[in-house]
Amino acid sequence: MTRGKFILIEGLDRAGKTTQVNRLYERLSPNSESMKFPERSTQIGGLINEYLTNKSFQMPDQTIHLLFSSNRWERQEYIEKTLVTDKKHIVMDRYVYSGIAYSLAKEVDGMDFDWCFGCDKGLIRPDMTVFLVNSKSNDNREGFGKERYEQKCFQEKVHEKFDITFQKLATKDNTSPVQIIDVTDKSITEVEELIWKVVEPVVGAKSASNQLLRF
Ligand code: NYM
Repeated sequence: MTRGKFILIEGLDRAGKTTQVNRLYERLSPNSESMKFPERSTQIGGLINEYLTNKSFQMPDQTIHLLFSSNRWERQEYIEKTLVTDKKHIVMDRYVYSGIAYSLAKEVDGMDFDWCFGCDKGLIRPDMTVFLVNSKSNDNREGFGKERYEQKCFQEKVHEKFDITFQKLATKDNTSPVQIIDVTDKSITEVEELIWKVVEPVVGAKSASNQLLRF
């Protein structure tokens, strides 16, 4: 087998991403790893965690944006090793699209799409992204509101910005497709099957080489 495939699951807060990442990871096991961003266990991740959980911990919007991106950069070597050397698939919970969409939703002067994307340019790109959309509000999910950004009106803005980000980062040859899956009123198993339907052909396809895609 050539390299493993990089599958990303994105969505708003409490959309059920983590459950689905675990299901997909188990399905691909033992030939897979699951990862998430922010990766809170590193020093940079610790600062991010403090920012998200302690609403009185202040930091400029630009700084926290760059920290989220740095957190992705510090795990690139590991991602490359997992895909290319270990030939394992990666199932990822959040990545570049979250980075851009959440920062754009703040609508800070000067922090436009190009600014937000600049620091992520060159990161390893997923082979497929699945975006989970729930047309009913997620604000009744357990734990919603505990962390920064978990407010209904902000989440609506983030959703809009996700759409813009997907459009801007679409590849002309569709080498790194984004599949939108409506999870409204669906059970965990139903969503799992919908995800598998789009992911199976990607993980089943042989790569022509070990070459990774890049943003
Ligand atoms: N988040 C996540 C960002 O604002 N930028 C990023 O680059 C990433 C990866 O972190 N509200 C936000 C989205 C979430 C928060 O994520 C924590 P999670 O998946 O709840 O741990």
